[in-house]
Amino acid sequence: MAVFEGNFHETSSLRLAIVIGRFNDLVTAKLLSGCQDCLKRHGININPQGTQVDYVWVPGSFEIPMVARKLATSQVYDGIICLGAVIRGDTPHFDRVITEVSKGIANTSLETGVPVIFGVLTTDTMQQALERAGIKSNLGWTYAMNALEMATLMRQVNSEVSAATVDGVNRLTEQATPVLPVSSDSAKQVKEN
Ligand code: INI
Repeated sequence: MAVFEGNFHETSSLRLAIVIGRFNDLVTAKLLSGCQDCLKRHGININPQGTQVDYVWVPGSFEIPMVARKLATSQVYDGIICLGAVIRGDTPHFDRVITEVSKGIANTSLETGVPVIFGVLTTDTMQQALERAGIKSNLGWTYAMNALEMATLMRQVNSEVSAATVDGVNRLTEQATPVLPVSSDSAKQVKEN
């Protein structure tokens, strides 16, 4: 048997995408800079013109899952970080937005096998959101750490599962291994867009 753990140093070949909601961008832009700071200090080239991180801006948190799913199904990325801010004080439909976003992100991760990090702040006030986006600490940093850990972990787990799989059957469990539909067309399309 074995122990698998993610790490924060095997980052040179990772490909990540960050999906950011513009709504409350006073907060989300700060989450993004915390996130970028962390990635950069762990050896990732955060330049949008580089090959490691792509950035996708969406109108609000509600739109995040749709884009995250498109990116994850491309199987181009080792991890996707979703950044948003939903503030109860200003949002009568707060619960509905949060339910949809959290469900959408969790389902995307489970259905594609790609780590999708839930970096959507949910607070009662703008003050609380700002405190978590840089005034006291910056959770953007934490979300980036979560992405690195999960991306490096899933690389290990995926390669262990493929090494143990012969003709679609896992030789350790004798179970058929579910194969995700990987479309090279969709991967190409995401790269081009
Ligand atoms: N989107 C957010 O990310 N945070 C919010 O607090 C918010 N409020 O207050 O409504 C919000 N609304 C926009 C929503 O995410 C969609 O973009 C919009 O409904 C269009 O589908």
